[in-house]
Amino acid sequence: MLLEKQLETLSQKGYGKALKELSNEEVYAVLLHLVKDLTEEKPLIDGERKVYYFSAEFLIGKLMSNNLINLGIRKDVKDILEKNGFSLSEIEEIENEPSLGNGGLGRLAACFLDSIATLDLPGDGVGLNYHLGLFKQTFKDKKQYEMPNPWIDENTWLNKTGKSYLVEYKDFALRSRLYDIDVLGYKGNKNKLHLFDIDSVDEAIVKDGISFDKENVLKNLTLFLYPDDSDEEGKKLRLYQQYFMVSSGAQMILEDLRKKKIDLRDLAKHVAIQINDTHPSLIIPELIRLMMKEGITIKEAIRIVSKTCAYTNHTILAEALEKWPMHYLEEIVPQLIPIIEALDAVAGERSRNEKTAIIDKDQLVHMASMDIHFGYAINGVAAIHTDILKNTELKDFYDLYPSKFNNKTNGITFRRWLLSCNEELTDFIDSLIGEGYKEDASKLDELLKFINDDKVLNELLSIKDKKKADFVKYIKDKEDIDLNKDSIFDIQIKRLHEYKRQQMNVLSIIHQYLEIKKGHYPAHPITCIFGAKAAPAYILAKDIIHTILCLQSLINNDPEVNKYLRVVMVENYNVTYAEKIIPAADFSEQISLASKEASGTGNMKLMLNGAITIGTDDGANVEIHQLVGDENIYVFGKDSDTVIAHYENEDYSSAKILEEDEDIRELVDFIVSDEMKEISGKDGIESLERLHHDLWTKDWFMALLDVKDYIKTKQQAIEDYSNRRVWAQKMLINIAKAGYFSSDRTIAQYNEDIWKLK
Ligand code: 9GP
Repeated sequence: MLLEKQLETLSQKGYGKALKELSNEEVYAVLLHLVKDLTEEKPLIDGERKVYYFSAEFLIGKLMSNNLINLGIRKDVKDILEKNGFSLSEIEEIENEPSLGNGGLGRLAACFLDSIATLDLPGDGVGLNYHLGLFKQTFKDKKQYEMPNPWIDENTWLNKTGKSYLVEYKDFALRSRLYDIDVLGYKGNKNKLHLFDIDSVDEAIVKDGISFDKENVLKNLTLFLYPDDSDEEGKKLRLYQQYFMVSSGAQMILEDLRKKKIDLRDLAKHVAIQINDTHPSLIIPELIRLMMKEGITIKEAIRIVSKTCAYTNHTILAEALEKWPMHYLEEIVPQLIPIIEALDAVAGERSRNEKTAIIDKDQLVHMASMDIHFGYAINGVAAIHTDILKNTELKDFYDLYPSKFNNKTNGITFRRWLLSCNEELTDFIDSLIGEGYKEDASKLDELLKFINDDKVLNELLSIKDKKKADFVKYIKDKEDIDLNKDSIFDIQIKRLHEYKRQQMNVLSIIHQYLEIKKGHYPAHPITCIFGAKAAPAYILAKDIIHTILCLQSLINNDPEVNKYLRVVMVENYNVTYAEKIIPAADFSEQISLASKEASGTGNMKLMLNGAITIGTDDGANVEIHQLVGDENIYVFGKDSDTVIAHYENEDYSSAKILEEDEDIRELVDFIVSDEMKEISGKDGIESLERLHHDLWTKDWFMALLDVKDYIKTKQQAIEDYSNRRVWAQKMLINIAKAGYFSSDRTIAQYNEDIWKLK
């Protein structure tokens, strides 16, 4: 009743009309107002020590649904809106998705903020407010194009604060402006996401897609996340951004302490800083610098900061372990150089091993090395990943600081990835085991008692059918694509990268296509759905997208084939799309080259929604495998030890495989077949040829090593799918075992082992 009155009052105040007379857009604005008012009343979570999660990305997704859930009013609001002739899900569509992240790294940060608040721990996010996001992906002529993705409008969750800090570069200074987004915990209190920006940023300088003058820092600093760094200017712009984030954040933290009359020497008692990958690593020398300005000696400042900062590594790929040339630092932030040199000297005293140096002989500053020497905890994000860090990638550091290393297997927030995106499944689970699992996800395993209950198994299947039908409608409305709702939905959604091996999935699709052409039909029709953005300068990733789009056109337009097989790459895959695809998934493709996927989190979301994993023993798949057992996952491919040995011995040759195996050769050569070239069009042929050539001559992520096993395993899964009862049992076990992957568990472990907040 009260809620209804509040909504009516807000609609009268805002529009001079009754709620039922508003347009959908107006209802959205009224709801935003309501949620902001209710959030305003919630106290900030407080405590003696607080964590600041520094991250270049926060892929928070739309916030309305989650905030309504966390305020405990989603069902009531839905009913009130329905009474007035509105659909909450249509209203939720109106919100622009904040474009503040790229992939798993950013989405993890968002899940963590949700869980930190839910566990009632004091902890804020710190990042940047990118006006145009990563980019908006469009397809034309079967190719990816990038456009700006403006997402901030008048109905925004961003709140302007009065806070502002001076960030000094060598040749000029910028004034940062702080915006906050409230982060609500489940049925609880709130924390903040702090996003720094500058007033002078100018969206009008962006031309021809996402090109802009990279040297005009005053106007471009917070335009884009990960601006193209294939040239020097782009690299430097990233450095400008990173320093802007950490300097503003560090000043904000120190100001808070001062306000509370806390001596800066007690920083570590009151503050933990989590460095999310290496983008925020400059927080270490910057904090030291700021403390020295307050009269603290460098030795003491290093000691204090070393007890404050902890580092999470999210990848073993060299590209994400940043190294900055010293001369960039000289040009941009020379004030940090004496500090970094001092840190390097201390590191040198602790170890003579060149591999652990901060400044190497080529005058490159290694960010991860700085984090490990001067952070008090270092973690990987899944058990196998942490083991690889300890035994291979960061072995020299592990030998030096064994007790700093620990594992924190990633997790996902069930508020978004079940309660919000799959209400039907949530309600069904509630009816079976009650709601206790919402606050203690391990209780999901109570579902196991229904393993032989036909009614339950049938209901699981019919919920999946319903979510598939919902998705079929969604993609038809959005992209005018027709899907067969009775086919298997085989899903690969993640950033486009060779190590994730979308190209291997491509080869398996080619195999299925050729089989159908020969009259060998699959046991069940299948639809292969991809969602992926390629980094703008990553040519081969774009070639893979082009190949997928060519196959989509070839296969979907062939009446002989499309009864059994279809291929779809959704345009501009984002969190909103994920929320529609994941509940509809049957197969979860987690097919990275073993050792390369640090964890993956899509695997967890898909499992929670009853999809069965087809995957390598990589990242968190390993733990999924252990939890669900051999019968409830399809594992294939060479293990990480074998793969690592191939790299060490340099003995992998795709050409050799292709020369010896005509089946694989047929698949690879099909990429440049006449039918593919014809569909690709004159401008696309180069793309097909480049991918083909790469697979013949390099195949750095060894797609050909596992492709046969992959095809065989997927075939088995397709056959098994037809036994609906057994398949439903697999689904039930996956859902029941997903509790371990709640980010509430992950955050409780971060707190217990690293942050020690309460
Ligand atoms: O690639 C990893 C992914 O495996 C992991 O799940 C995610 C969150 O930990 O981080 C990704 N890493 C990056 O995006 C860049 O390091």
